[in-house]
Amino acid sequence: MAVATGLQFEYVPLAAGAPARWDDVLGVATFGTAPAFTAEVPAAHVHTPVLGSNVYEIFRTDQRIESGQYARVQFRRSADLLFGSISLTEASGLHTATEQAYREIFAAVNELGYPHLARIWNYLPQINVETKGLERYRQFNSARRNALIAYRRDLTGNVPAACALGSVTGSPLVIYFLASRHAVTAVENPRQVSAYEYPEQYGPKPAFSRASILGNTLFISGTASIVGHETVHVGDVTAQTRETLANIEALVGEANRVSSAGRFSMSTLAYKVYVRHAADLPLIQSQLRNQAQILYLLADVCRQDLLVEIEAIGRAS
Ligand code: 3EB
Repeated sequence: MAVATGLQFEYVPLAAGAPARWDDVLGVATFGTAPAFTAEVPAAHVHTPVLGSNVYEIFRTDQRIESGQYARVQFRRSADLLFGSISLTEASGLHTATEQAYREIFAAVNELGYPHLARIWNYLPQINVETKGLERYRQFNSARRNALIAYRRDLTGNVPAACALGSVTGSPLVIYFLASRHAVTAVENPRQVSAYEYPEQYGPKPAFSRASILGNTLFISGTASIVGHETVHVGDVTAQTRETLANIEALVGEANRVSSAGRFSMSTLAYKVYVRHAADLPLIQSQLRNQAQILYLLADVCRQDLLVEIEAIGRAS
């Protein structure tokens, strides 16, 4: 039996306005140009332009909620779950900001008693730009590893599901996450080399799992047109989108194989699609006709040759 975390999530049209009630809201994420809503609830303001109609992402629970702050992490927690958000400027560079953010996240979840990180969303400006001889995404990976090591966390296997995307130049490093009192099941993709086992050519090894399961919720990490460890269909956005969906399908299959939570299915997931070039949107959309909930964002993806990346979240039925 899966633990009952009571987690609910939804994409709500921004046009519908603020939620009618906040007392059951764990956290929200807004995208592009969006209102601040309320200071009472941790809100991640993700600086990526929205393609199409804007929605915000909201996480609710049926359990009693408490708000707080630990270091610079704003959080809300229920008996089982903690949603946290941290936003840092790069006063001393991206490496320092990333390591500091992750140290504060690990300190917060350890201290508050929610040590099991299920999912982490990472947004940083100029992700593909090289500074000090290293691409910024690789600097981010190096700093994330340092913090994991400092807090004696696993670098392989039991690592959170994640995504890492480029945000608008000049915006802060924004990280939000979901953590639990209960163990999380990490899921890998049989079609791909685990990211934490990528060969040296990709730089410091990225510490994330391809998907994770917490209770009856499946979190699919940022997924791209990678087979084995290599980018496939360079320059062909349609084929990249198809390959990405094949990877997500493989992850859903793998989740159903390892989990007793019930049945996960492609058709009931909520998708977030990161598009490198706005002009590619029609071709990407044409491959996503059967998906119900989709948010399209304009964002750089963490390899220069990737044109699209897709993440998803879903509940077992
Ligand atoms: C990839 O598969 C694409 O560094 O946290 C996807 C999901 C990617 C998460 C991360 C990076 C991350 O390697 C990039």
